[in-house]
Amino acid sequence: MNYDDGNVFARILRREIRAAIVYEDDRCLAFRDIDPKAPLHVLVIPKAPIACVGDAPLAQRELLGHLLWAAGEVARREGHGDAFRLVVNHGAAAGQSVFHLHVHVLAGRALGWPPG
Ligand code: DGP
Repeated sequence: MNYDDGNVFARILRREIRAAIVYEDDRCLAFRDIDPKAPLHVLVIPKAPIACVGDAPLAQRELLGHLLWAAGEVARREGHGDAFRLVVNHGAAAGQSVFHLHVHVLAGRALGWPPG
């Protein structure tokens, strides 16, 4: 999918929209989801313009790994390093509504399996 830099997460990255930021480094930003589905619900996004996880080229595999590391770091910092779930929706049919790659970090309640 083509990347549209008018999406809400691009605007958060440009600080045009406020967000409750919990972690940032040179490659990613993490902030609380506006509509949390668990006591901890944070989104980790790359600063690079990638619309969907499956769109990332091989050259960005290290960045994808970094997002997973950052997601774990967020869970640890937030006191949920023992149990958390990461979710990445790819495509509208899978539930993706914002087309800037994001990793959901969910914790703080029982997380059923299989997911919906
Ligand atoms: P997804 O459905 O996987 O594309 O998840 C998008 C998430 O983004 C959804 O859980 C709600 C969240 N979200 C949408 N708009 C905003 C916003 O303006 N601020 C924040 N913090 N989260 C948002």
